[in-house]
This record gives sequence, C-alpha cells and structure tokens, in this order.
Amino acid sequence: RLVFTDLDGSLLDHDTYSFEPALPVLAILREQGIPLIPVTSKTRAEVERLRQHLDNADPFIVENGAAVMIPVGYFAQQPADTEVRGSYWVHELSAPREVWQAQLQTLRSDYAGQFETFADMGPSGIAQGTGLALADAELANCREYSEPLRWLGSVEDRSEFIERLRHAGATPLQGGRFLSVAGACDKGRALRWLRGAYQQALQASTVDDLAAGDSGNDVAMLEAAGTALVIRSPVHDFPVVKRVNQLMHSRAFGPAGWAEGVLQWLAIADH
Ligand code: 2M8
Ligand code: MG
Ligand code: MG
Repeated sequence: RLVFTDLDGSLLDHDTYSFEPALPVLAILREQGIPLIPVTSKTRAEVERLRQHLDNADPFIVENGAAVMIPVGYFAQQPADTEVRGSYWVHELSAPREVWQAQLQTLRSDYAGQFETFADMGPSGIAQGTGLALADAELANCREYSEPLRWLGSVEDRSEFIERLRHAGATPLQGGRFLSVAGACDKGRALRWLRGAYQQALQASTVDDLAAGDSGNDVAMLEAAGTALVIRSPVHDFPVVKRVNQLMHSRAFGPAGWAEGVLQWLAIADH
C-alpha cells in the first residue's frame, strides 16, 4: 500500500502550513510501514526541510510532477530511467526552470504588468504573498524545473496567456495561489511512474494506493490512484474528479480532513 499526498491545503493547513491534526494518522502509517509520498508543487529544498520535521525517508515528487526523487538505496536496485543526482535517483519529467523563464520572457511585453513570477518577487515578495517565513520562501525560490507566477490581469487575458504558453510546449497548472509553468508533466504522470517503480522493486502486479489533494493541480494525481481523497479547502470548491475507482471527500478542511480520510481508507483496506 502507498499513500501519495499533496502538501499545501492537504497535509498542511492552507494558512498556517501546520500538519498537527494529522500527527496521529501519520504515526499509524509509520507503524504499518506504509510509505508516505509527498506530491507537491514545492521544491526539493522545501520538501527536504519538511521531511525532517515529519521524520520521513520515502521518495517524493516535486514541482507539480516535474521530478521524482528517490533516496539512493531506497530500492535494492536503481530504477530504470533515473539518474544519480547527489543522494537521489531522479526521474525527470520537465525541462529546467530556465527554459520556462525564457518562455515567459517572450510574453512580457504583450502582458506587461499582468503577471509577476517568483523570480520577480524574490524571497521577500514570496514570503509576503504566501505567509511563508523568509527562510522558507528562499527554499520555495530554489526551483529546478518550474516558474510559478501570480496572475494580475483579467480572466479573459489569463485564458489567452495560458493558451499561448501551451502552444509553446509549457503546461501551466493552477495551484492554491499561483499558476505554475513547467513542461508536459503533472502529478498524475509522476505518480504512475513511481508506482511502477514500486511494483518493479516489489515484484508486485498491483499496488493499493491512495492519493490526497485539494486543488486543480491534484486532479491528474487523484484520477491516477486507486482511491482518491479530495480534501475540503477553506478558499475554493472541491476540484472535479471523474475517472477514479473509489472517491472520498473530506468533511474537515486541510490536515484534519486528511486525517479523517486516510483513516477511512485504512479501515476499508483492512477489511
Ligand atoms: C506554491 O505552491 C502553492 C501550492 O499549491 C501554489 O501554487 O499556490 C509553490 O510553488 C511552493 O513552492 C510554495 O511553497 C507555495 C507556498 O504557498 O506556493
Ligand atoms: Mg494543495
Ligand atoms: Mg500543492
């Protein structure tokens, strides 16, 4: 069994970034030896920091599915289609951040003043716009594969802007606050690849998996998993999830809803 989880707005509170309400359920997953795999728009640097707090040593997926990071030695053999980068076996699904920054640069004059990227904002601007502490905002700006931006223009211009990015080979994904620009990747593709790596390593034909998420950028991941847990958000409606075997919606918001849903999934899977 595997648990794939979004962080912001799901395991972490949308405003405070706390995971306290989920602690008892995190302990149960650990006791049962069920891997907890963060699948997030956050960067490697941000997830590394959080994994220390969570005491987690499982693989994780960064920047909206742009790369899968597996600690070297996690599986008996290095999975196919990975490269050794520092202490990880990395499977990349997107070109580097600079490619998307250059792409965005070509749209600057046509959309002057209508968008602001993380690079424009810098750590202090990111801290202001997200409520993250400055040190955490710095980690959020350590991006390898994607450029998030805040859209300031009209709704119509936004659709046209997204269309032009798509035309140029980018895949813009809307997160809780930002529109993130990277390659043709999403959390669903990354989940399927990593699940395949587990199956290969465990010589298992199937793996029972749960995916938890709260936003539009989670839908591909929710639809890729055996069970989808949609977490209630304090700031937007549930995203629409269609193709899935088993669908659950939490009653509580954020980490409390996460805990409630994961417990329910564990109970179903135990019977
Ligand atoms: C960005 O992610 C959120 C999550 O959905 C968003 O797009 O609104 C990220 O790029 C991330 O690195 C950062 O930690 C987060 C902070 O709110 O914003
Ligand atoms: Mg989220
Ligand atoms: Mg996210």
